[in-house]
Amino acid sequence: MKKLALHWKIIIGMVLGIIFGFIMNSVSGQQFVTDWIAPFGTIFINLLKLIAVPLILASLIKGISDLKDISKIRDMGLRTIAIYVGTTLVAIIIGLSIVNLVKPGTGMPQDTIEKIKIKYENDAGVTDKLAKASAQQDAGPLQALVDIFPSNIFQAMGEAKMLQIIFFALFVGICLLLIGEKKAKPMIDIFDSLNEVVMKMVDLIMLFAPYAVFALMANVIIAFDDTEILLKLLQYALCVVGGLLLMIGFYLILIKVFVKKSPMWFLNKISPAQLLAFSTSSSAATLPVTMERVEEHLGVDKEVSGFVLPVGATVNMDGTSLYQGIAAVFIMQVIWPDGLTFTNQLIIVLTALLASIGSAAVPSAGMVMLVIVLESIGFPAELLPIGLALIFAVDRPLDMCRTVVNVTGDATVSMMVAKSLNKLHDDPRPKEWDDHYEE
Ligand code: DAS
Repeated sequence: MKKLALHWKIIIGMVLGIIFGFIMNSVSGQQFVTDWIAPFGTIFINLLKLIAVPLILASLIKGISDLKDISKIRDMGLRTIAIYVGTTLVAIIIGLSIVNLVKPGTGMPQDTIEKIKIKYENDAGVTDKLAKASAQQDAGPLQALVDIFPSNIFQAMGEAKMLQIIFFALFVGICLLLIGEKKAKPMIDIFDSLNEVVMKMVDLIMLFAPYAVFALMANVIIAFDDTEILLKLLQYALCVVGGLLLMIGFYLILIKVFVKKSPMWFLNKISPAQLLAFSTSSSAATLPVTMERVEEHLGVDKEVSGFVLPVGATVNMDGTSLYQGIAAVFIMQVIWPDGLTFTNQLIIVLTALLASIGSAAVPSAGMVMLVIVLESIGFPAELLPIGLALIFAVDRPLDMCRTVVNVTGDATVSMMVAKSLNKLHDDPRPKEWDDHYEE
């Protein structure tokens, strides 16, 4: 057991957690899981979020100051954004193609719609997302741009406002370049060792991962209480999962063709991050592990990963945008077939791209942004609660799956950018703690 690779330990924890969850469901032990098991999953996610902010600060400031040349920042930034937009557009087009081909929402029985409406239309999970979406809508068209610039970096860190932290780190890194190496060295050394410390914290937290994943999965399983409706939404859910698997296949082609690495080698190395993305449904919580895997096992230089991954975790959510394409059309197929015009689907491509940039990297963020996508095509406001209710019952497992794709996409793009800048090391030095796990 000791020599077992990390991802196998996590998978075992995941499977046992799922089995335990179903056992607790069968003996009405849900409250026991909530009171005595779930908190260990929450502790694990808290620890990962605790180190995400210092990690972004340290890796970005260190990465930018290592570039030595400001023009390289522009070069890396443009390549990163271009590839991110490209992969997101591919994701949305895959999603729209599948949902228009399979038509999972066409012909849904009226009694099923009524059952879902009664059960979920006024559920707090639905009304909460509508409220969050309208709060975002009330803001002005440039609010998203304004929100990038913090007025107080400590408040931004306290509220984990990723884009504001990234802006601040970029600003500090660029200014460190401008003041010259001699004056910058003390600060760069501090962030250098902070980066090492945080990476060591990741290693130690990950030793807890298999047990935490057990708790997280048990907690997900006890939330399933309506298998009848889940089965009615199975075709829709399979469209999303099918699209996400196609997107993973697209990434593996990019790894093979552009990075010239074995796709199976890539999957083996990134799998612990994917498993945590699945268990936590949060790219932000998974970010420290994604960075550790990309730097220490996939060989991407810190200068690249320190920029590409924090930006990606925030603005590149290919899984989410694919899901939004499918969910928006599925909802229209069920309750607003008149909206299914080609123009509206083109608008969905654009707004799903923008929405995935605006989505926070936290559980169910994609569902909040789905409201923005639907409103962009004039979806009747009075039908929004039913629309969200239609997909609410299966949103959590689909959120887990799309977060895996979000994280895998970020790792893929970081390797492509590193390869294009000749910053991909062929033999990353696994750390001494790897002795515990055969890679
Ligand atoms: N859970 C989000 C993430 O962390 C994705 C989503 O909600 O669509 O990436």
